[in-house]
Amino acid sequence: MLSLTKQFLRSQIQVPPSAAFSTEVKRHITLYQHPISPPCRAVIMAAKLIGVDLELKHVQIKDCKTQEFLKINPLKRIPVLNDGGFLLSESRAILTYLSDKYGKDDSLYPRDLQARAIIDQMFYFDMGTLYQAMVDYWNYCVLKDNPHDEQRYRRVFGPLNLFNETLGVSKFAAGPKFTLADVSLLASVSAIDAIGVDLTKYPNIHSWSDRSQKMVPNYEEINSKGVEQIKEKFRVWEDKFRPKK
Ligand SMILES: N[C@@H](CCC(=O)N[C@@H](CS)C(=O)NCC(=O)O)C(=O)O
Repeated sequence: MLSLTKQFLRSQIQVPPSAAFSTEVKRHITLYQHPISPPCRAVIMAAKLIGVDLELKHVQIKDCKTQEFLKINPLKRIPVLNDGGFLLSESRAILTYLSDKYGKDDSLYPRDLQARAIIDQMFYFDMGTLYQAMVDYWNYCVLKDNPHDEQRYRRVFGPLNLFNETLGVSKFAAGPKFTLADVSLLASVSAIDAIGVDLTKYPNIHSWSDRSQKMVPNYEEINSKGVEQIKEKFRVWEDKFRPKK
């Protein structure tokens, strides 16, 4: 039996056979995804911006833990990209890979070291702080069916304040131009909005979100279904627990 690490490394270079998640490649590049997932939607938005035609393979969230899916991603998460047998997980790694490999230019992820470093900084802020705070609340309350937890809810506000301040001095997340950092954060902020956080309290984020949405071709089409699914799950949970605000 291969260790998880060996299996993980192996999964990066070859596509294992799978029944439930067919690896038959109809088009060149496949994305394993579910619309409710903000990281998946970030990849779909980036692909549109870059001009990459993705074949979307629908994966139920619960199926991420199956043995079949483990062969595709030992981390048991979507999104996963399959580019001609090269498997890649982690949405922000996928965004930068697509831009570097298929971008007509480097405008979304500049090769300039410092410009790129600021984008990476915003990726880490998103993944580790802003989106993580939202996920912690969502997982605890909605997925684990617990009553509203004010302390967890409030952990979203600090990172939002920080991001709001950043956008007070910068038109976009990583400077004056729209980049992949905006794509990643747009997906996260749309989820935070969907769980009822009032973004009008963060006026710079509110206007940045409008501005950034306009930069993404078919933004509504890509995101509306997933955002509605988050809202619906949240509504069902709220109906049960009716948190006092
Ligand atoms: N840091 C990862 C997060 C991916 C992630 O958490 N995906 C969720 C869906 S939003 C998932 O696959 N969950 C599967 C599960 O919970 O079993 C990324 O950005 O790609």
